[in-house]
Amino acid sequence: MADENDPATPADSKLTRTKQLWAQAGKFLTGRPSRPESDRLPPGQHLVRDWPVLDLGLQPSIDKARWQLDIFGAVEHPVVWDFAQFSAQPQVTQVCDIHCVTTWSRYDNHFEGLPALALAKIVRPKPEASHVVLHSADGYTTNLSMQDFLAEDVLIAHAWEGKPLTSDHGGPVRLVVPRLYFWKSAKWLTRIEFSSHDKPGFWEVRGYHNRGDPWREERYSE
Ligand SMILES: Nc1nc2c(c(=O)[nH]1)N[C@H]1C(S)=C(S)[C@@H](COP(=O)(O)O)O[C@H]1N2
Ligand SMILES: [Mo]
Repeated sequence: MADENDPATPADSKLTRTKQLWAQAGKFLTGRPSRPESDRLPPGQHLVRDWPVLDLGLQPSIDKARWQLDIFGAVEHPVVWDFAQFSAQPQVTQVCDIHCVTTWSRYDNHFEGLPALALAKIVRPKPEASHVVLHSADGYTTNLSMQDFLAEDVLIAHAWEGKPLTSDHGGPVRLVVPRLYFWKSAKWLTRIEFSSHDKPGFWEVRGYHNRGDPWREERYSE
């Protein structure tokens, strides 16, 4: 597995370098005010009908029979689930919009999975747990505050539109964080780390905003 903490890995691909340059240049910033109450589409975004695939240039192929989800760190009750154990946890289906920092948005996605809130009830974060780091099989990481992770619409998802999540979209299991730009929604999820401090992830150390709220157009760090 790639060394996820080294900014030079896992993929020094052309796409990665281009996106880093966009972050440096502030590409796609419109400066327009956002009005989430009345506007469904966040500022600077355009609607797409298909579902684009974005990754670091490598898509790990994960055998569902061998996949495990390791939930560890600042929790009272760490667990390691295989797919059957994960599937036996409380499941919900919900509809949400997704907004990618590269300016596409897609409405009305039906995802099925375990709500992060339900997961937290099982593993019980310790009082000092303030952040969550998502770790993926391709070496990708991304960070969330506990508050953003525990929003009621955050899902650890295994199905989309009633079908198992395909590998290109992060199957067997990915995170879905509808209220933040889609880079926070880690694909090929394998480990969830609860932490007493913030640990910026792959894009966050490459110029992307630490939080990534589309309604505030938090695309890049200053
Ligand atoms: N493991 C992993 N998760 C990831 C990424 C990645 O490269 N690796 N890319 C992120 C980005 S930038 C986006 S926009 C979405 C894309 O998800 P999609 O390919 O299903 O549209 O996944 C996010 N999660
Ligand atoms: Mo993205």
